Amino acid sequence: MSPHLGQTRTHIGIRHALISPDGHVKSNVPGITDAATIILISEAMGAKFAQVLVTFEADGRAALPANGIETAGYFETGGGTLTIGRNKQRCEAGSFFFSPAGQAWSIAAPVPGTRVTLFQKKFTPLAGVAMPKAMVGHASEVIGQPFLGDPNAVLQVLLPDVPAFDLAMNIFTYQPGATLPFVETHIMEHGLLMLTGQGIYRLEEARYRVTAGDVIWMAPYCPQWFVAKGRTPSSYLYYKDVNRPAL
Ligand code: UGY
Ligand code: MN
Repeated sequence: MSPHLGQTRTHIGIRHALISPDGHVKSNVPGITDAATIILISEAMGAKFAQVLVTFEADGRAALPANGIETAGYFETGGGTLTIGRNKQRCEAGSFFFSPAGQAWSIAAPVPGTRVTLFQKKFTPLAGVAMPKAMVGHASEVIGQPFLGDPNAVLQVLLPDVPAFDLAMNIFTYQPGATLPFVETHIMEHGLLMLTGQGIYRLEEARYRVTAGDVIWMAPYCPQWFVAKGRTPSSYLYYKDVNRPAL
């Protein structure tokens, strides 16, 4: 594909989208400075959440205010000092965090080039259940489970899978040739970042070659399936909305 010849793998549809890095265009986002901020998925395309990639320069900073938005973040590379409320700690590649609605948070003193993916959503309270609490962790500390019994398709659930949380952030790692076991069709929406490797993603009736750096949006009920290709494991980070009634 030659971007300068007007070619791209990017496809934006009504029910799904594939966004390849060649099309990235920066946005100025209040609170984020000295960084390239790419709003990859948003309400403007029909999604009910946002997926944002922030690549920090030296002295870069993200300081987001307390409001009705909750944020789950993942340090793909580099590192930085994360502050959520009174909790301040150094993060590195593989670190992840959750900042609940009503809580300000910031990333400062980044390693230049640090890439952080943010999933942001308007929090949906659940009657009788307390708000989810802030948390910070590292993917290496989260034990993966074989997905529906397949040891070659391993799922790491990064955030607590309890009713308080209305979003999930997971990492799925496939050995070459491993697949999603069937074409999933579900009410949950996904935002996805390919972290490593490559494969074929089926979205509705289309099939796309995907590789590290690609982003996918799947609307609710978008039929979806993946097969990992190549000689090394393929993995992706993804978001989904969870734990809330249909009506
Ligand atoms: O959690 C999920 O719905 C996951 N199995 N979907 C996906 O990987 N496309
Ligand atoms: Mn799914």
